[in-house]
Amino acid sequence: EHRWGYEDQEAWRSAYHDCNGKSQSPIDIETSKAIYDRSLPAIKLDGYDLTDQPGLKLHNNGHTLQLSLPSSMRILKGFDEIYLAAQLHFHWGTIEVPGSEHTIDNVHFPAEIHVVHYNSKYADLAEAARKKDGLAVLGGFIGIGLHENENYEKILSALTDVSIEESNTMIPGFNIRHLLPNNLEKFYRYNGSLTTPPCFQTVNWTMFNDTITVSRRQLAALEKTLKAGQNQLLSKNFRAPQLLHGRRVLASFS
Ligand code: BO1
Ligand code: ZN
Repeated sequence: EHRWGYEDQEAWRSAYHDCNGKSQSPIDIETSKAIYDRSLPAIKLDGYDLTDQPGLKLHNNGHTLQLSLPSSMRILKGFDEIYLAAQLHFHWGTIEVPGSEHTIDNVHFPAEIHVVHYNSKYADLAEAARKKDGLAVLGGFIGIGLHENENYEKILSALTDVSIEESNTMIPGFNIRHLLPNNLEKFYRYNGSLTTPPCFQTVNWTMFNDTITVSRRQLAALEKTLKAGQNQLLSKNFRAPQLLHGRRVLASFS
């Protein structure tokens, strides 16, 4: 298998057919062009409190920092069908370069969290990723605040255990809901793709309007601890915004 990287994103288009499609992600969210849709249903999460789970697998896959999630975690309302969680992961930049994937009016945030869910009518993430109604990703913008984020710290305190590419560690369960903004009522919605190869155009995207904040120290730890390969830092793992090609971006708020 071809090993893709973030340095030459244009090469993805030739190696992976779908990366050249017309419904790619991420996108720039132009707030003045988002269409308020009062019929967008509120999102209702279920089973996100994993406090009683003995351990969750945290993994450095060379492209991101990923936490495996149990399928008992679900989006119960907000979509036409029920979506089960599979994993969450992050995209980030460097101290100098903000590394969110989505942008708001062409502005990047320091980092972005993706909670990846698959349609419960499919067997698993791999099967669902190939289906038109397969995936729902909930995305949050991560900014810098004055205080340490104790919920993010449950993941970030284990960073040094996964600094080497393809390493794993187990972390105690905690309430995953607290990794997302307090207010889930304001969000943008559009049809897009996986933001990495194979770029399947099977993601119903939700980007929350409210930002999550972590401390400068916490963001620096994310940016400086993980390695991709023997002596490369895992950072700037964000894809450039893709063309809309006429797609509409809906907003749950006006
Ligand atoms: S993202 O949320 O759009 N950044 C995103 C990007 C890639 C994947 C999930 C979410 N995932 C990959 C998995 C593979 C899986 C594949 C589907 O999707 O890492 O393990 O098989 O083919
Ligand atoms: Zn992602």
